[in-house]
Amino acid sequence: MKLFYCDTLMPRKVCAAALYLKAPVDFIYVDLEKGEHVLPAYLTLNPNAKVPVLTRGDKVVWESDAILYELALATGSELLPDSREKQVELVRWFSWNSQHFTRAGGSLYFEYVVRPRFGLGDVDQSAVAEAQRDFRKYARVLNDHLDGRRWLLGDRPSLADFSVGIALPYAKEAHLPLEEFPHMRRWHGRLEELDGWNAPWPARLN
Ligand SMILES: N[C@@H](CCC(=O)N[C@@H](CS)C(=O)NCC(=O)O)C(=O)O
Repeated sequence: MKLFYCDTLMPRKVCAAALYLKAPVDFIYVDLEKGEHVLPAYLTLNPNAKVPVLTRGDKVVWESDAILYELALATGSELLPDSREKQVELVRWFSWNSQHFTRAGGSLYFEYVVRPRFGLGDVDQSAVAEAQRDFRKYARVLNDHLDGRRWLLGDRPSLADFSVGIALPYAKEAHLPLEEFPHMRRWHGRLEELDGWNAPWPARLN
C-alpha cells in the first residue's frame, strides 16, 4: 500500500492510524506548498486535488474516513465495529464529524494554522467567531456522549475515535476551547496514549 499525505489535518488521522495498526504502507509526501497535489499524475489518483490518498494494488481510495476503513480491513484490526449496530454508529460519527465537529475545528485550524503557514492572509475574525460557536455546540454533544464511556463506540477504541479526535492535537494553536469539556479532554488523553497519535508523521523519504 502507498499512503500519500502531507503534514496537515486530514492526513494526520490516517498516518496516525497506519502507525497504530502497523500497516505495511509506504508513505509518500505530497508537498502542498509546491502544488504537488494539482499535478496531472496526482489528479489521476484524486481528482479532488486533496490529501490523503491510499493505494492498495490497483485500488485507489480517497477521503480520510474511507482510508481509515481500508487500513483497518487490510490489517484485520479491532478498530472495526464488531456488530451491525456499531457499523451504523460508526457511519453516524463519521458523518457527524465531517459535517459538524471537525468542520468547525477544521475552520479554526485553517484560520490559525493554515493561513500563516501557507501565507493566506490575516485571520478572518467573523469566520473564527462562527467556528467557535459551532465547535462549542458540537463539543457539548460529544462531551455528553463521553460521560461514562471510555471511547465513542464503548469500551475499546475504534475508527470513530481516530476520525472524530483529529482536530484536538491542534487545540492550542487553533484556539479550541477544550477546557470547557472535561469528558472530551479525558477521552483525548486516552487517545494520546495510543501509538501513533502524538507522533503521526513518518520519516520523510521523498
Ligand atoms: N474530505 C477530505 C478532506 C481532505 C482535505 O481537505 N485535505 C486538505 C489537507 S488537510 C488538502 O488536501 N488541501 C489542499 C487543497 O484543498 O488545495 C478527507 O477527509 O480526506
